[in-house]
Amino acid sequence: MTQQILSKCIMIATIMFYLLTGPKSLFAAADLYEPDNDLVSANVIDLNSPQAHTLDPAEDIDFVSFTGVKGNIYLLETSSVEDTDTYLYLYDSNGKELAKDDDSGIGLSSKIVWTCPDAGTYYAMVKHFVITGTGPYDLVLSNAGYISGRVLDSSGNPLTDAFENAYIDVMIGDPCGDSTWVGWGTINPDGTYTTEGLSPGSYYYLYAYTKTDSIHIDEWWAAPMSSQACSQAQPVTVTAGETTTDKDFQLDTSPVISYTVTTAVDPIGTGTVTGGGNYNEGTTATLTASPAVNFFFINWSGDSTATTNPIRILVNDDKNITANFNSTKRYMIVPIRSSDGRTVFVPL
Ligand SMILES: [Ca+2]
Ligand SMILES: [Ca+2]
Ligand SMILES: [Ca+2]
Repeated sequence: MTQQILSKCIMIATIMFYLLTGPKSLFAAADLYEPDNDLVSANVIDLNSPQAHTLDPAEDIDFVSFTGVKGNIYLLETSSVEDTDTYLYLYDSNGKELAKDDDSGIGLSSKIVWTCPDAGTYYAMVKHFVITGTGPYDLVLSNAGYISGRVLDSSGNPLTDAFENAYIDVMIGDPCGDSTWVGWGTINPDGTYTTEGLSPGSYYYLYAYTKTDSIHIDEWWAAPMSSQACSQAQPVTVTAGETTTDKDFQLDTSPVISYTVTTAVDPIGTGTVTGGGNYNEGTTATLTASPAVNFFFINWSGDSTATTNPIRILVNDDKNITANFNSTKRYMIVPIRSSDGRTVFVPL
């Protein structure tokens, strides 16, 4: 009995000890950098030295500081194995906000690329997007690197406007398996491109273009020629503060562009038109107008004013064409008016 009381006393004493001396160790996963909830208590973060932080307890915020060199392009980036939804802020030495970002990193992570305007001390702060949210994340500061090159069509010529909205995607991971998008760059009319700022590392590298959302050509960078086969993909190394140049692509195929031929009938219900739909650029569409009973075809309007039926049109753009019909019956105005005074048309 005495021994039972003694063990209970020891247990209660142990709990009291933890409650009084280390409540966070029982109820929260505070990280090694706490306290760091303001500019004054910010920890220094060194270039290319990731820091493992935790946002915990709820409403935790974490400040770091670094010395900026004028003209250097810095990349501040969070990452998280638990996809913690970080929100990243950048401040000058007076606490003035210079930049902020929610989700430009991988998943719900944050990324800021920033050119340092003057030498001095700068601060970054991370908080959770949801004020009550918690979770671990890594924060890294690096000098941004870039990838540049040129994209040519399958004939070795600069891209035409068929490649409207062409862009470069930068990926990490397994080209033939799970790969993750980490950045991008737009392709200029002459085919040149430069990606956005990237942290130092090794990337697989995908070129894609689209004329419409339904048309894509994906191609991986490889030497000496880019390839649509993921198994041919070769990594591209990005060095801090430098641009990796001459990462050129020549596409294996040319784009197949299609346009839509949209048809209509006027007045509605007086007939039908067949032959509308999607056609590859440069092909011919045949439109046939069929009048309903008691109606006849008059002509086409819109992108064709022909009076022949059917018509053949060259599809080199989106087309809108209407078939116009009229009644085969004649009308006359009778001298009788309806009860509300309207004139009444009566078929002969
Ligand atoms: Ca923290
Ligand atoms: Ca904190
Ligand atoms: Ca976020």
